[in-house]
Amino acid sequence: MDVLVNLKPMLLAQLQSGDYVGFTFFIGSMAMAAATVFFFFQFSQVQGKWKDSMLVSGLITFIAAVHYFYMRDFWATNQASPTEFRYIDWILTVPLMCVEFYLILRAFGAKQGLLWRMIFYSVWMLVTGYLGETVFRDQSPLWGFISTLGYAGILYEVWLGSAKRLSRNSNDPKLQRAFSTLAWFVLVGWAIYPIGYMAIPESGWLAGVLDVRSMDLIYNIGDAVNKIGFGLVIYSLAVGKTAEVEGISAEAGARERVG
Ligand SMILES: *C/C=C(C)/C=C/C=C(C)/C=C/C1=C(C)CCCC1(C)C
Repeated sequence: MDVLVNLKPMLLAQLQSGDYVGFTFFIGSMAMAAATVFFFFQFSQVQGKWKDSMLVSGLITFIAAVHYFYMRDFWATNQASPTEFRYIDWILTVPLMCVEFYLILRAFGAKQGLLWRMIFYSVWMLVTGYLGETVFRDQSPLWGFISTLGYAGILYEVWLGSAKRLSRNSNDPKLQRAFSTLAWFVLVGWAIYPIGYMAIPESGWLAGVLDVRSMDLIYNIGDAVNKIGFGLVIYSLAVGKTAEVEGISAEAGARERVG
């Protein structure tokens, strides 16, 4: 019986009025779950190689959904940042977002080297960011800077480097439009995270301006915008390209029947 009483706070997340961070953990978990259902259902609507992209979109929100269920309980129980769950989620989902770039560019000659570089940059960014939030919290600005080098590597690939070049040379307006939207997500949507990081108490650059809770609030908003937004861009590209291919084969079929 005692065991059950002790378990109760773990099984039943508490949500107090005014706990805005707690609200965003709940909304985030449901939004990620709903997005996952959507992406997996749309899987059958797209053709061939676009199925891979839809699958990865669904996996990203699925992995996030599972972690959000843990994080919201952790927050509700402890009123503290679920840093470990957060970074485990990111270290799985951010490389998968790099995979999305690779998948859409593969038909236009993307090499695996591009994929591995982007994965390396994101792992660098997240491992050093984690160290700055935990082990070396007193020196969070230094670790934030080291982490930003990884972020800069990703930005370079997407805005100036080979990913950008492949998109430019593709001569495919649909691909180019989707690629550029994703690039803006990385530049603006991802820049939200370092702002949250600066709220780290004492050592953070914005510690005096933002209180600790703003960190999780900012991360939660960033995750919803970026993970679901990214998936929707991929979805609309996949649907657009599928319609294009089906249009062409329908035309060819009609021509055959006439001729
Ligand atoms: C779905 C999760 C995503 C897209 C997470 C992205 C996270 C970042 C872009 C984090 C970046 C950071 C820096 C650039 C410096 C400070 C430490 C981080 C890890 C917050």
